[in-house]
Amino acid sequence: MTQHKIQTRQTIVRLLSSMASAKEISQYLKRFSQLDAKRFAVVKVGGAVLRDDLEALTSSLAFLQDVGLTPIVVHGAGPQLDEELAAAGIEKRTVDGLRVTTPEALAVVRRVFIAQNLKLVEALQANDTRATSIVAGVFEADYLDRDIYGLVGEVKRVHLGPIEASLQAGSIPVIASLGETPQGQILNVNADFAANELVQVLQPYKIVFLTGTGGLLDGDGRVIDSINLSTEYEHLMAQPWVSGGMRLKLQQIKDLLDRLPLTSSVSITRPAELAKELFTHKGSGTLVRR
Ligand code: X2W
Repeated sequence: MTQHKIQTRQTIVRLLSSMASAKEISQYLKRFSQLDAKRFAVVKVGGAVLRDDLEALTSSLAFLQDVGLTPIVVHGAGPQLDEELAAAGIEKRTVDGLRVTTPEALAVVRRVFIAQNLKLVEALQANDTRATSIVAGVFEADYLDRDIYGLVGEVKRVHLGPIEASLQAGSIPVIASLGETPQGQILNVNADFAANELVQVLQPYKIVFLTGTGGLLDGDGRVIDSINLSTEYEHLMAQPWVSGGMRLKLQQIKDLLDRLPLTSSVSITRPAELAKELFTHKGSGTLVRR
């Protein structure tokens, strides 16, 4: 391991021990280690994180592998798609936050997703971390509404084979949110939707969304510690500052939690605070329950 990598991991350990007692950290570690590998954690990584925070993401995931844990990573590529589609002269159009995807756009979408997937896998491998690139074979999809969205998919079935093979090898599965129909047509799937479907099938102990903002933000741009949907959802959705992306995210999290056991929760945090979220009582970012 290079000096730099050793230092990054030592920093995470130091950070953790300054925030929680060794007893607290080892309690979590023990609990996670006893779980079936499939049930530890699904971590959704937004495209903005791959662009702006790759180093913190890589060392946080590497640290988990060092302590014997294997998270399942699903990633998006939203900002990279915006950029590459614009460069290709394809105009952006979204309906309800979803990208209308023409055949011409799909070619770019595939290329960008694969490039972003490899970027993360290669960064992990360069950090002495085993990771497996999975860009097909997991999300069986159907057209969401071809007339409105074009080549956009909604997940109908999740095939766990590629994920299980990766976990068995102790390698972090890194999954792009591309879908395909049983006829082999590739479709663009929103990465939050894809992560939600995977979570529903696996029912993991931890569900973490890593974002650039490090949580859901209040009207003053501060991270909200926790949200209890059963008492706060209507109130939050009525706030003028809950708009666009945050509105969609809250709705999606509510949809997801409605389909999971009552004890489930979703954490939204930043890559550098992933270990804090997993191993301390206090956690990090925003915790959403219902
Ligand atoms: C998304 C897929 C990428 C994504 C898109 O084309 O932007 C649809 O909208 P983030 O970075 O996680 O937002 N797909 C259908 O979800 O990436």
